[in-house]
Amino acid sequence: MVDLVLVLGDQLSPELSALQKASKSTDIVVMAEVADEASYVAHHPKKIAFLFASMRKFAAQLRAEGWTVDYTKLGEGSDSICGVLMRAADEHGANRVLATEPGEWRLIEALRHCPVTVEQLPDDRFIASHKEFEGWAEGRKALRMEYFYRDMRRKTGLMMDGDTPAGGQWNYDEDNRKPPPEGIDFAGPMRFTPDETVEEVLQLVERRFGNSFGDLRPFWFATDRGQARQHLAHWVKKGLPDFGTYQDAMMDDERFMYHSIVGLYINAGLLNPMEVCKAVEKAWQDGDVPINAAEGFIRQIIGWREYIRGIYFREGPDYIHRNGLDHTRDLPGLYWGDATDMRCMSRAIAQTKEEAYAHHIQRLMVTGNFALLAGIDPFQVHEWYLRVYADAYEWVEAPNVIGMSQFADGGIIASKPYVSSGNYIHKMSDYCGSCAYSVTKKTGKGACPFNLLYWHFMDRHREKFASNNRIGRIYGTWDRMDDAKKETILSEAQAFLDRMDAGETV
Ligand code: FAD
Ligand code: DLZ
Ligand code: SF4
Repeated sequence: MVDLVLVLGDQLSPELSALQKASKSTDIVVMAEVADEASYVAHHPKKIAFLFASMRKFAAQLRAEGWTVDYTKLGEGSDSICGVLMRAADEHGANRVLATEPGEWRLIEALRHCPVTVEQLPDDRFIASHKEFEGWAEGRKALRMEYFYRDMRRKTGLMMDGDTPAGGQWNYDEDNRKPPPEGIDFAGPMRFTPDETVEEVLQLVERRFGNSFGDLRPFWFATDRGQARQHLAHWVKKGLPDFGTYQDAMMDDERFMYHSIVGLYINAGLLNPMEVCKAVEKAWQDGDVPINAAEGFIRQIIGWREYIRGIYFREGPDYIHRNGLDHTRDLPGLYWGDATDMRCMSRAIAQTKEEAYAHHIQRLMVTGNFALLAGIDPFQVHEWYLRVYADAYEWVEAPNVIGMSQFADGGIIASKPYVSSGNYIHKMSDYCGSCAYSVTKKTGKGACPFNLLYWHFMDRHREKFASNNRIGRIYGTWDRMDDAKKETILSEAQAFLDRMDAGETV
């Protein structure tokens, strides 16, 4: 009996559970570029091109290894994954599909309801299974990442001396998060010239998705495992040593700082999270990188990445609709590239359009912070992030946006809202020096909008946050301001929001 083996666009890993369970000699791998996946949100063209090119190359690699692959190019078959499976089951006389669980409830449900029998296997490219995460979460009042991370260190043995963490500490963040340096001595991610397969996909994406937000060219992403590994080795050597120290810094003319850009490759399956962490651990063992860089990075992968996925699957399909702060403002046009005088926003959004990438602090403390302060509908914010970043899939994007960034899940992920005035951005970036607004001005003409909106946010959510032990004390500062000043701040913030809502350049 023939089985079909479904391999989705973000499952491009030879170690995939569905491939492991199948037989190379009798079963048929099914891969498909389909309109439903390519357009359930209007993804950045670079993201679609990256996935289609990587899918085509992975299919060729599987064929070279002896698999039979039934590959459907965009427009040459059904518009949905289930439709493709039904056609393939009919054509090949198969009545079962082996699949690895997709990273999105929408697709999990679609496979459950597909008329062909689909067996969904656990995605064991992750370190923690759903059961393990549930076991850890059960009975805890607060699901704090740090404790989960320690369990993952113990489980993987990464940077461990027996039962104790290497160097004696679990976390070296006190050495991290310095303000931006004068200059950067890392030229950024490795860039690959499009080969014939990539060029063919670029032309297809240009034709079909050319009108979506985002620049397709220049296109330089790695699109196969070999290239992704070259990129990783390059970054471990040149970028990792300063990764921790400048992890939170932002610079006007440095889009990537010392960041790894590996999220893109790990999430699609081109790199395995453990191989990435082992490469980083080895660089530290060899004495090539300091402990704060290696530990800080490994924490992002086996801590944050795994924890975020655990929350997505624990919280269920309604998570993306949560709106704990009742925010309803529409996403303003400046998120789609309309002019803005806020230098930090215009730089973060321009690089998002050009690269389909922004680093964590740009996502959290610039575009995310602004959306939260301005009270934008979290679902619209979620859709924006899912569309514009090449590494975005719902399992990882939604908890970061709905939970960490927009505090819309009522505080499951974040113990306080990630909001700040312009002061934080000023401290951690060089944006403010070339901004039309003045970060030191709290009110009046030219006052930084983050300064105004910060108090507007705190004031309108006083009931929720006054008793929060991490942020509640800030109300003491607010209460000490005289009434006239408070009134000026609130009315200027409101005037700013009104102008933004009216489509004026702010
Ligand atoms: P680096 O800074 O080099 O970090 C290394 C790796 O650690 C990342 O590649 C990633 O795999 C992992 N990591 C670090 N932080 C997180 C985190 N909070 N959640 C999950 N993994 C993490 N990450 C995505 O992969 N896809 C998304 O769609 C996504 N959306 C985000 C939206 C918001 C609002 C925020 C605040 C964060 C989001 N993140 C997302 C997490 C993080 O910003 C990105 O993983 C990171 O910026 C990717 O760039 P990098 O590979 O250069 O990461
Ligand atoms: C994101 C994406 C896109 C753009 N296109 C495809 C596709 O044509 N075929 C496919 O198998 N997968 C695609 N994907 C990835 C899926 O959307 C992804 O598997 C789910 O969102 C679950 O993470
Ligand atoms: Fe952003 Fe305010 Fe700084 Fe301008 S002054 S770059 S708006 S933080």
